[in-house]
Order: sequence, then structure tokens, then C-alpha cells
Amino acid sequence: MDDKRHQRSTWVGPPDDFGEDSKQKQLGHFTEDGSEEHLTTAQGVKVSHTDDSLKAGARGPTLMEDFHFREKMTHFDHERIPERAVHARGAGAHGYFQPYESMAEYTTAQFLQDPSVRTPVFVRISTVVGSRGSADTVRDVRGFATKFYTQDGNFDLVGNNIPVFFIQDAIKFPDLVHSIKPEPHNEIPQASAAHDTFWDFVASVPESAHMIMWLLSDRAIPRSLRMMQGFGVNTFRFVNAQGKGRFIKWHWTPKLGVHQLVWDEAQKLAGKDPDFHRRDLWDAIEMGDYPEYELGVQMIEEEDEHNFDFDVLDPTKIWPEELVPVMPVGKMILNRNPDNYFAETEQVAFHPGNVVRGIDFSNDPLLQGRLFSYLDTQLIRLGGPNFHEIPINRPLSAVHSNQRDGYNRMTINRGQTAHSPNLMSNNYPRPASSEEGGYVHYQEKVEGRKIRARSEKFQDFYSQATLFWNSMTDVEKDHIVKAFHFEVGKVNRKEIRTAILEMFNRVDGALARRIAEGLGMPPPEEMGGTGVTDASPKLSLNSFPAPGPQGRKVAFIATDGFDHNEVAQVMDRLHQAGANPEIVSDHGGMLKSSNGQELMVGKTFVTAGSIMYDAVYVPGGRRSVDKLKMDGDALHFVNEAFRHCKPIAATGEGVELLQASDIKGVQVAETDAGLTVDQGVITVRGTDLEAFANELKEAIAQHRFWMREKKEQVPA
Ligand code: HDE
Repeated sequence: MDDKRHQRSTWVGPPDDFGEDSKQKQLGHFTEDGSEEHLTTAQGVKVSHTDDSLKAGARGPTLMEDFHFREKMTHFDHERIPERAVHARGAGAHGYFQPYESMAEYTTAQFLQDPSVRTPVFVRISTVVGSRGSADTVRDVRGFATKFYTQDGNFDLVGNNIPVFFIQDAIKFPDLVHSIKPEPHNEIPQASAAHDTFWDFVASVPESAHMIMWLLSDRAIPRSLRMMQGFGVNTFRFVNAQGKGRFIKWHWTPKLGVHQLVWDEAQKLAGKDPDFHRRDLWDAIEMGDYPEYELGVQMIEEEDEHNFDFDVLDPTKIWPEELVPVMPVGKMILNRNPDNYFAETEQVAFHPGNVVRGIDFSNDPLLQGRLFSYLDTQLIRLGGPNFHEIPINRPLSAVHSNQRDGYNRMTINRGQTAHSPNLMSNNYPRPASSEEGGYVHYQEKVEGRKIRARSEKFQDFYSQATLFWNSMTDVEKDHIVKAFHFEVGKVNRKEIRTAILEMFNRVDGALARRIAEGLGMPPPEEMGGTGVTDASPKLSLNSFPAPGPQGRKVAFIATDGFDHNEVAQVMDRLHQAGANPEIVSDHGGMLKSSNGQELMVGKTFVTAGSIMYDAVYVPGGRRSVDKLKMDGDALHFVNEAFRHCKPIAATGEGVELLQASDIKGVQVAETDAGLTVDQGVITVRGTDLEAFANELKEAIAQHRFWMREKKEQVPA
């Protein structure tokens, strides 16, 4: 029998980073040369008219024979697929992964062997709780899922931006999700954990304490998807050519540092720009500011499995980096936006069970349950067992399985046989030995009784929650306390609030007292705590500063009569540093400077707010500043940026806008001389724009000036 006959798989792999072949050509029917530009039916018949249905007379009934109308409407009627039960809203991007050096000592994973090999990836970053149309900036965990299209088949790293999870065993996942989703009787609230059922679950499940500390921290309101970490959460295994296994945990670290929004900003953005994160990622890629993340791995030798206070199989525990350092593995660059959100971002199907040779599982009971759930959920979401044939899910490596039928089968396999082993087709396709690259499961010795139980170390629910709390800066602690006030403040039942106070008193007595104060509840009688006094600096966002101002958005507030020289010079310097300045004005179109030059307005006070920028700059220009001083929107812009602790800068007459605003407690340049820099407010009346721009760049890289946060008398 001719083996080749079986290989007629008609698909192509996902478009990769190297081939410049138009994806349209690969994925759709239409080419870009215009040769097939006519509107057609799904059957390829050219359509001559699509604005009126076929009727019996201009005022008559529509005719059944209007095949174009019927097809158009039928397709529309069936255009929705079930959204993901969790992680329904996500943003996607293509890119590639490249290892720094060979990891052969630890794993046979082919994509980790050769630093010159780039493996195409598709990444989907999501919120967990909200529906597909919900806002991006809600307080939530972010999913961080990556599909590596390796030459050995697809490997999915399906992680989150928080390294631990709410529960230790997958069997509780439906309960967790039912509690955090909108309540079943009235379907309120959307995309929020701040309601009774969730906190009822938390109070009843103490293993959630550690995760709650992360969820109420600034980690859950990232500034940008480009500025957050990712973690595999579950414990996996590396297996090398000698068959030696090691426990591993995955880490992604963004090159731009790790940064957060402030809560007031996050809530306002949810209304003013619900697509804030998606847009930020999209725009960055369109502008060529390709997001980069470093992949790292923590490894524990199997011999050391029992040498830690925590169980290596417990997904509610981190492996503190002081004990188990993160080894850098490679980099991932996201350099191409999807062509079509539905076809790619919606239809992509991740599964932690999609592993390649050299990567294996541990007995982490959360992971074990996930291994069942993801494939199962895709079957209903993507309508049957052939979703691996959807272009975004196809591996680059050849597929020769004996699967044939089922809904939406795309491949036309030839040949009489679809069974294995066989004599009729020369036993084709035959299994591959380990030497031939076949996946061989790690030979773990397992024995035990069939019981529903957890190991003893799993029962320590609080130590690492205290470790996290101890590792926060004072500002981060304030934010956590305020998040408790918001979240638990929205819980109606007193008994739940009391139980939460008791629970977090076990984490830290002082924390519980501060929570009680904001909720107006009596503090717990005893001063609680775990006695843990250690801190792990890598848990604080302070450990991940920005390398510079690159990728940051700066609003230039100006109107007609602005000083062109100042704008041009500052803009130029920011551009050179990789930041993205944009003119925000009281009107759209062109702005005229004091000496006649014109500049295009990016946004207006109607279409933008300070919350969409990382910093504000007010250039001089007598007429411009005099007008802005009388403009409530301009004043609000400055006040709000101040309240959110962002860098604020002004030159020349621009300083007067700051003086006219409500910002308090900072120095601004009063005279012609010198540059004044005070708590992230940078002002100059003179002409030293070089030094000014340098200070501004530094301030942007610093992200926030938290010392201003207490000044809440500033209205915004
Ligand atoms: Fe998921 N999770 N999960 N999860 N998860 C899904 O699969 C599930 C968990 C994560 O962008 C679902 O395709 C169980 C941890 C991401 O498409 C579902 C348990 C982590 C995504 C599912 C967990 C994740 C999902 C819903 C407890 C971080 C979105 C739709 C045992 C390591 C992937 C889907 C995307 C999606 C089940 C816990 C990450 C229902 C049973 C822990 C990033 O199968």
C-alpha cells in the first residue's frame, strides 16, 4: 500500500512568524490581489444586490426563493457559540518563542533545545469572571494562555497572572465558579467578586486565603497586559533524555516591568474604555512596540520533594524564589495582531493536557482535574471533536491519527483503514518509539489507597498568606486593605463579613483590625496571626520596575496658541525614548500654535480622560494656557492625574494650569530660573528642555508617586 495516500491532509498549519505569506490566503477564500473581490454567497455565486430582499412587488411579501437572503439570515442566526464558562473575555496575539540556550540537561522538549529556533505562538490573555462583553479593567485574575506550535506538536501553557489558586482540588472548581459568577437568581453583579456568594465560599474554604491576598492586591488590576507576570500555577515535570524527572513551575516576566492601575482609575476605565487592555495590546503591536516576556522555570529535584514546608503538589502555595530561584529559559515576542477575533481568539482551544515530549504532569490534584475539563469543555464550545482542525488550533507538525468522523470534519483522509494495528496499510500510521520522538510518559511509581483526602502539608492554609502580606510595601498594604473594604463592604450578610474578619485575623491580626475599621465592625477579640515573619521581596511589585518610559502614553494638554517649540522638543525626546505622546485638546482637527504651525489633535476631552494615559504634560503658550485655565475638563484632567499619582509636567505658561488646578502640597517652578521636581511634578519656566525631558522620562519610568496618594482632598 502506498503510505503517501494517507497523508492527504488538506490543511496548513497556523501562519508563523517567518513566512510572510498572507494569512488571508491561508485562512480565507479571498486573496488580496483583488481577483475575487466580488460579494458572493457561501456557494460562491456572485451577488448582484444585497440591500433589498426579493419581493413580490415593491410593497409585497418577501419570497422564499431568495436564497441570498435566507443564507445571510441563517448564518447570522447561528453566529454565536457558547462563551467560555470562565475566561470568556480575552485578547489574543501572535508571536514567537526562542530559548536562550539548550535545556537538554533537563528536558527533551524539542522547542527548548536550540537557541536559533523560533517557535510560533498564539497567546490569549483573559479575565476570568466576566462575560465576553465585560470590561477589561475589573478586579480579577488574568488568564495567560500560550499555544506553542512546536515541531513536535502543540504545547499549551495555560496559566494565570497570579501564581496560586483558590482551591487545592479540582472537584471544588464548579463551586468556586458558581459562587464568583453573577448570582443565579438575579444575575448580578457582572465581572465582580464583590458579592455575598463569593465571600460565603471564601469564608467556608480557608485554603482560599492565600489567593484572596493576591486577588485583593494590585496584581488584579494590571496597567497593561504587557506589564503583568504569568505563572503556570500547577506543578509540571521536566523529563530529560535519561528519563530523569524534575518538578517544575513556569513563570513569565514582562520586559516592561510589572505595573498596576489604581482602583479609582480601573473603575472609571471600565466605563470610559471597556476595551482598555485589549486596545493597549493591539495598539502596541500595531505601532511595533512588541511586548516581550521572559519564560523562566523553577525546578525541584525529585529527591527534594519532601524537603519543604509546603507540599510541591499544592497549587495554593508558591515556591518562594529565595528557596527555589527562577532559571531564565527564553523569550517570547508578540508581534502580530489577529486578523479576525472570532476565528482566532474565540476559537482557540487551550488545554493544559497538550504537552510535548519532555514535559509531563505532577499529581497536583488541581492539575489532574484540569486535564479532564479543558478537552471536555471544547467539545461543547466548539461543537464536536474536530476543533483541532480549526486553523488556529492546528499543529505545525503532521497529523496522522485514525480519527475520521464527527461534526465539521475538514480533512479528507484517503484510504480504507482507520484502525491500528493493521496489516492492510502496512500498519500505517504506526506508533513512534522513544528514539523516533514518541511521547513516553514519565514512569512515576504510584501506590496508595483509594481515599478522598489531602496530604498534611496541604492543611497549612495561612502561612503563605502571611508571607505575602509581609512582603508588601506600605502602599501595597493600603491597597489590599481598601480592596477588602470595597469587596467585603458589598457583602450584605453580616455573618459572612464576620467570618471573613475571623479568617483574615488568622493571616495577620493588624490586617484584620484595619479591615474591621473600614467595615465599621468590631475587631476580632484576639490578635491573630501565623507567626510567620519572613518576607519574599519578589512578591512585591516594587521588584519589577520599568526599564524606562517605553510603551507609556503621555497626554499633551494644549489648545490653539500653544508653544510649538516646547511641544516639538518634548515630543521628540519622548518619541526617542520609546514613549507615545498624544495631543489632547478641547477640540478635534488641527491645533494652531502661537506662531502659526499646525499640529493634529489625537483626542479631545470628550473622547479621552487622564485615566487613559500614564503621564500629563502641559506646554506653554499664553493663549492656550489662558483658555485651558478656564476649562473644567482641562483642570479635571490635571487633578485626576495627580490623584492617581501619575507624573505631571509643565513648561512655560503651562505651569499656570497646574497652579490653577486643585493639586496641593507640591512645589512648582515659580520663577524663570531652574527646574523644579517634586513628587513626580516636573516644571520649568525657562528653556532647559533637555533636563526637563530627562526628568519627565525618569518620572514616567517610576510609574506612580505614591507619596501623593494620601492627598485625597484633591477632587477628581
Ligand atoms: Fe481553567 N478553565 N480551570 N484554570 N483556565 C478554562 O477551558 C478549569 C485553572 C485557565 O484563553 C476552561 O477552554 C478547572 C487554573 C485559562 O481560552 C475550563 C480548573 C488556571 C483559561 C477550565 C481550572 C487556569 C482557562 C473554560 C480547576 C491557571 C482560558 C474554557 C481545576 C493555571 C484559556 C476553556 C483561554 C479556561 C477549567 C483552574 C487557567 C472550564 C476545572 C489553576 C488561562 O475548561
